[in-house]
Amino acid sequence: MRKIYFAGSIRGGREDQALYIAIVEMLREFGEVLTEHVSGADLTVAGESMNDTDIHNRDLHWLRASDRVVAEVTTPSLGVGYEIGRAVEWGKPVLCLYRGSSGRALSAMIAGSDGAIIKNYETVDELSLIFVDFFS
Ligand code: 6IA
Repeated sequence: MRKIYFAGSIRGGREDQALYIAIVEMLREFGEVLTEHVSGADLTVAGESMNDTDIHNRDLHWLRASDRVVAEVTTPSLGVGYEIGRAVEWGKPVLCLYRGSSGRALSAMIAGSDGAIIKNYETVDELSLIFVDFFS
């Protein structure tokens, strides 16, 4: 089964968390989502019980093992940006989902990377086609 690494902001801000739940739900149709906890309601800025080194090492291990990476990049996050950078370096197919209506310009380091596919969208309904295309 295809392994999908989903990346979304945690300490960068949890305002899109409900959206992450919907995205992870949709991604399950395309494979095993290794990072479901990123969408978890119980994961607050107060955090998981693991320490940062363990979180970093576990997540990079999962990222390395993944076949595809999907990142929601509307809420800027150092961790998500870092994961995208490593995934691009490792030659993984990376899809970045961005809502232009946020009024925030996407970092040039993501928008300008030819290793990542950037898709603008506004509602989850638009994601089905984007996913079918990315996973085909
Ligand atoms: O910089 P950020 O925290 O926004 O980075 C978010 C990204 O880094 C996500 O895509 C995750 O894959 C990864 N990440 C960062 N923190 C965690 C975490 N607990 N658990 C799992 N993945 C993480 C952090 C808890 C913390 C709030 C105490």
